[in-house]
Amino acid sequence: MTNEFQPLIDRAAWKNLEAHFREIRDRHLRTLFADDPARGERMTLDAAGIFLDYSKNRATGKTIELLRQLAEESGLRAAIDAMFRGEKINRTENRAVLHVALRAPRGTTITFDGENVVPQVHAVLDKMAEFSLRVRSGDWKGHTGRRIRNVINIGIGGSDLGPVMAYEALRFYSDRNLNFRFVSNVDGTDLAEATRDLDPAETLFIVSSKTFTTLETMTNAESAREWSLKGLGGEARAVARHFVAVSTNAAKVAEFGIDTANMFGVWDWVGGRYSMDSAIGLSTMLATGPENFRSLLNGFHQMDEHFRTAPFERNLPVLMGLLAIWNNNFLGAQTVAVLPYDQYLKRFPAYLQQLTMESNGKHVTVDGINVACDTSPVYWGEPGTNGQHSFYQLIHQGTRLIPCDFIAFVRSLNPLGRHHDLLMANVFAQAEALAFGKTPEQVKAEGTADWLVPHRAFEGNRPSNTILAERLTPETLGKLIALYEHSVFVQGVIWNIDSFDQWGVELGKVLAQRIVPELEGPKEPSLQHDSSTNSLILRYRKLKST
Ligand code: G6Q
Repeated sequence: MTNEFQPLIDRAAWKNLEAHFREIRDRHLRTLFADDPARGERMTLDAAGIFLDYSKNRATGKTIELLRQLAEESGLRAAIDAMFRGEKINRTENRAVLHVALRAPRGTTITFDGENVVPQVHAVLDKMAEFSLRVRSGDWKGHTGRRIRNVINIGIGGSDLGPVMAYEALRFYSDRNLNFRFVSNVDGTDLAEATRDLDPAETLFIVSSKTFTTLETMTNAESAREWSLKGLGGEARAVARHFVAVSTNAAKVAEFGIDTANMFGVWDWVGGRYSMDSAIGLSTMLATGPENFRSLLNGFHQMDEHFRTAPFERNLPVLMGLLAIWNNNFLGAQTVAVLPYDQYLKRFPAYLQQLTMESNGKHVTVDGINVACDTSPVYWGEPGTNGQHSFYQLIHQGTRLIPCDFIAFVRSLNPLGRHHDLLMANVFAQAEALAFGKTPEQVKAEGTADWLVPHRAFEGNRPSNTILAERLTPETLGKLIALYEHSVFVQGVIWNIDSFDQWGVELGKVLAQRIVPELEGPKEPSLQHDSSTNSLILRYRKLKST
């Protein structure tokens, strides 16, 4: 039975979870492990090549069973099917949510509005592959006949964070003869620093913008075109060899001066933050080559299939999503730390921030009613071991509960002496210390002076997941991203929110427009803002003109 119209907190499983939480809230992870020594083997899941150890969560078998029931009562099965069927589950924008079609293998069928979209997806992938091979081989020449050595992706939000993250994550697999840079901020410094040491004759810009109207991206693209033309003798036709576009908006692309033959399409049914595996990932394909990009898609697809078919209790994204609900809504954790123990994943937390918080940072249900509990926690993080020497202090001994996702790989891509064993020793030790802590008795037994004992004791009982995979390959990266994408979806379904709109971000796109002429206009404007905004604007105008 689905309780589609029953508020979350009235669902039977929710009430049972509340009662269950009262029962186990004081049980320490030390006790949970002592009472059930096998939980470290049992509360794990090995699926689609990803191993998840969730035993260090403050949860029991009963918790998992109640959470599973919550998923059933929340209509998760029907929601998953609706997404894969191409239904318009992004209700506030009346859009389908079909990022799973971006990685559907050739020959499969995913229908939207009566049409199979998979052939369109592969047509774009083939076009990207052909272009990438030409650039990588040097066959694609710049306006002056020189080969391309630098690629600059201009985009922001979903058209930037995924490409940057994937480039960094897969750098090991990238063509080192090509330089990649990413410009997103409307702050001129971003573009200035990205271009200052480059030769326009060897530089290709990818203007990545679904809408091709985003202020930051269009401003950067215009300035990049000026830079390019200046360096290429001012001939407008030079742009054709140095600019390509990724967009849904052919008219705007043509207006900008990019040949639509060099435009790579995306679709309305791909959300920005779910688009790094579409043509928005052109920079990823240019860097790593079509084969690696296909492996990335294959990894995504394996996780999609696991998510679509595995029973909830053996389903990685479902378990991760449900445990996130448990930590957030029952244990009251306000944030989640994502801690990849792999330097290549240094931008993964930033990428996840958009995926999680833009998707689930909502305060009303799909029916427009205020939610009755917290929605998305704040995601943050840095690669280990670096974070250990800074903010881990708060995670270990602060007053807040911060569940952690540790991500690690059995094999290093750069084996170097003892480095990898030391890295792995740290990730295991951190998860262990967070869970079990160090009692005052243990500290005392080490000969610590009494007054120092409280400072050196660790309460423990800090929950964490450990995600372990064999090696950071394009395929593994695809699995990892899809794991989080679907975990975000699971949480959104439980909260009954629209995880695929972003009205807060849309607001940002229009807010500044009113102020721009007030800053740029030659005449002192008559300002109608509040007194604070008015005087900031006047002060800026005065100071910039002196
Ligand atoms: C993502 C958001 C947002 C978007 C950017 C860029 O889900 O909608 O981050 O990706 O605002 O939009 P364009 O690709 O249209 O320039």
